[in-house]
Amino acid sequence: MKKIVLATANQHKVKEINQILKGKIEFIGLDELGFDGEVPEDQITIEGNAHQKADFIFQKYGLATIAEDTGLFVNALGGDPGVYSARYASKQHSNLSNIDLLLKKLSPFEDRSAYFKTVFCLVTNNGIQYFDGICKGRIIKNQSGVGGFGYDPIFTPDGYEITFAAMDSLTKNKISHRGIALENFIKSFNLSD
Ligand code: ITT
Repeated sequence: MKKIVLATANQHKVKEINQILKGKIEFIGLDELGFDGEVPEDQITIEGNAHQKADFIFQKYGLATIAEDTGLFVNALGGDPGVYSARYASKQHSNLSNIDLLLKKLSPFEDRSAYFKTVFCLVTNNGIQYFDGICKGRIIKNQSGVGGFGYDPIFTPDGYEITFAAMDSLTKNKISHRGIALENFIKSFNLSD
């Protein structure tokens, strides 16, 4: 089985990605590599951040590395928080304060449409590849649901009446930005069942 380093410090992402890949690829976490430092992430696009994270670990260890970056793009806010989704309210990456700030900024607007976008970047000796996925939906006014992570309690995907946080993880994975991006990755490596 192929082994690829997964450059993320976010354990929720690791769990979701492993659920979607169902053992088709073996991912090595940063902890298994013995890396416990900070991976730089200071680019102005999610593509740039995904590449920066994957390339940083690839340059350090010489192993095929994949990293992802995700943003929530809210149309009425000109695409904010976008690439700054993790540190929207503060550098502390607090999900609750990010949600509070977003709901406050969006309160004057009728248009609550938004989308999540995920970009995976794979860096190997053969070069760089990108895989992306988008999930459109809307921001609801009050948090609902206890599953998922990040902005999931306020995001209802198109075609559904419940938020990502109120869905079971299999349903979220099937339609989510991250699920779609990983599906593109799986297809490109002929890993489909
Ligand atoms: P890395 O180590 O991979 O960088 P991170 O938590 O910093 O992990 P991102 O920069 O990609 O991850 O996260 C951007 C923000 O978007 C952050 O606040 C996440 O909680 C949120 N987010 C990412 N994926 C999400 C999802 O599927 N549902 C809801 N929120 C999500």
